[in-house]
Amino acid sequence: MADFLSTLGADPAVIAALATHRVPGRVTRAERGGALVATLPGEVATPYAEVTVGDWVTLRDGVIDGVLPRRGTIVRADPGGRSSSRVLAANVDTVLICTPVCADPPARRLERLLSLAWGSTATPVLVATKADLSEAALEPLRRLAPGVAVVRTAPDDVGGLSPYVGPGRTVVLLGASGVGKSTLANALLRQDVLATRPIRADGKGRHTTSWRQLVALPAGGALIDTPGLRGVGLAAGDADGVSLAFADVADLATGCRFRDCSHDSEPGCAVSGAVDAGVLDAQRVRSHRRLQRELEWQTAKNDARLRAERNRRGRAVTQEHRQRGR
Ligand SMILES: Nc1nc2c(ncn2[C@@H]2O[C@H](COP(=O)(O)OP(=O)(O)O)[C@@H](O)[C@H]2O)c(=O)[nH]1
Ligand SMILES: [Mg+2]
Ligand SMILES: [Zn+2]
Repeated sequence: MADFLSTLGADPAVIAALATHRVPGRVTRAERGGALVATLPGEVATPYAEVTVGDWVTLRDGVIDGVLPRRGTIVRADPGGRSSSRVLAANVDTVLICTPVCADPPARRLERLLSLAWGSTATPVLVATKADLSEAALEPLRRLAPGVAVVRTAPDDVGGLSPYVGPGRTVVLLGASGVGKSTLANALLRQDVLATRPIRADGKGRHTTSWRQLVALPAGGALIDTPGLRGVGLAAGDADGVSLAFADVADLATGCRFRDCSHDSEPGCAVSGAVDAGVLDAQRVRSHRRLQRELEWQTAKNDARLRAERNRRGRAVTQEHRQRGR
């Protein structure tokens, strides 16, 4: 059982927590209608439960009756705006942010994905895909992602990812549609399990992966493939992902004269100084500010929602007390 769980990405703590259960498993797909759970006897379709891809669960009579506390959740703002956020994947160790090698990478989109990843307890890695198509240097990507490993891959060369995959580990692939996530996944799987489709003649990607899916890798460990995210909203995560994604700006900001410097036109601003000196991209400072505001706004919205929920529950309890008192 321990070997099976490790192959699915379980680390020793998860194995210990699940050891005494008869049917432990991991959610490979979660939808409104139900979830698929990988178990030792095989994949089981279960009725709806509040779980997400990557959750460790226990089953009883084919129904999920327990979920382990999550570690390393990847959270985004709910695009529908109904609830405050949506968990994309649970129990993730490494977020592989994929983008094709090129001289002019989509900075704004990657900064968002990096902030999302840094907001979790998982470690982001930038994967420069389609290395067989471009000789471009990785320097532009490195500048976008201080402190993040940048790995070049091609369908026949995924060796650079070996430090991140293996027994007891879970990786999730994030990135726009068409960047080569499923192709990468298939290369790691050493077979075509996940759907990929030729890109359109105009070079734009097309959605082919339409749901999030967890698969066990032949070398051990789990991989979660995701459809391309359209408009990634930042949600309050486990950590302040924006500050971590912009560690270069944050570091410089410690040298500003004013602690609440907005790096706009204040005297003694180390950030503006770095921009003027040509060592920091002005666009990066603007992105930092914009994403910081977005995160603050989401956090405030989340707090307001939690307060409203508490009040509602408080009123219900008070009413119950009154009725009993009569
Ligand atoms: N030449 C080349 N083509 C690739 C590579 N990765 C993906 N592709 C192609 O790009 C298209 C989209 O790939 P896919 O894996 O479906 O992207 P996804 O939407 O991110 O999952 C497909 O036509 C792939 O064959 C690569 O490393 N090299
Ligand atoms: Mg795909
Ligand atoms: Zn400043």
